[in-house]
Amino acid sequence: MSSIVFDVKDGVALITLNRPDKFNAFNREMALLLQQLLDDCAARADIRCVYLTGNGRAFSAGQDLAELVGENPPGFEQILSEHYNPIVTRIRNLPKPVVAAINGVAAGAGANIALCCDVVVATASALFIQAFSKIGLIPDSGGTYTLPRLIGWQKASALMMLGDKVTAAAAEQMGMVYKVLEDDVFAAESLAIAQTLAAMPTRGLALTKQALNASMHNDWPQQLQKEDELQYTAAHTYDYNEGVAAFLEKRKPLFKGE
Ligand code: LHQ
Repeated sequence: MSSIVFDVKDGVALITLNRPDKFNAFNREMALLLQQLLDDCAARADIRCVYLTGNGRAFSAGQDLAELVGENPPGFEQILSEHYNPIVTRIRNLPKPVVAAINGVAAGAGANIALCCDVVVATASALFIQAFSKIGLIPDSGGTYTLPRLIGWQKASALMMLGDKVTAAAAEQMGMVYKVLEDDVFAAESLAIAQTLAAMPTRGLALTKQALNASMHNDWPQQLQKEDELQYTAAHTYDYNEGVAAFLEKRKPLFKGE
């Protein structure tokens, strides 16, 4: 059984973390496979949106702690530089929207991988846990960068130190996630979001993502300059011409992601 199930349908790459007995905790094999699949998603023109979820009761419980005390454990120095940092960097640099569909508990690196995705939706019974402090570690996978920017420094600091379980409703209320969906409609409605994105002008969405990435470190004049550059690129896409033409002709646009 593969640690990740991969499928492509209607322009959406479905990536399902698949170690349900381990709450989809990451071992080295799964971390490297996810990197390879994200590279495939970047390269394939037929993929216009990525949908990342977990099989079973968890999205992911972060690092597989049993692996660290098993035979031939990865060295501590490898875990961030070879496993998690390349995953979150690939997600942020992927020129396509990534939807994280949080189907259950998301803890440690599992929580912070989720939080760097472009659209994060959670099922009503999901939980988010900055579990690191409970085992003497610091939050990683970009969490110290993303979480304070999403929910503010004070809440991020407290959640990271206390390691509280945050319900989906609380996560939505504090801006950690985009939306909570009821458990019985979660699978269908979260997938519908990915399908909607895949049919949109995805080249433009990639440029939007690039602008948001740049806004994390740019000052105001630099960011206006960035918008200027990216808007110029957007205005020279097939989809921009199609969007304007369809509007003027009062018809439904057919976007290609080009
Ligand atoms: C697991 C895990 C798990 C293995 C549940 N590993 N089996 C970076 C730097 C270097 C090294 C370390 O890592 C990192 C990045 C990180 O991600 S650090 C943070 C690692 N994650 C955690 O500390 C979370 C550990 N898990 C938990 O606290 C709980 O399992 C949560 C709160 C996620 C869920 O609690 P419950 O709903 O009560 O479920 P459970 O504890 O019974 O877990 C279900 C099964 O999953 C169980 O297996 P079993 O065979 O006993 O039924 C767990 O052993 C297994 N599991 N997390 N991380």
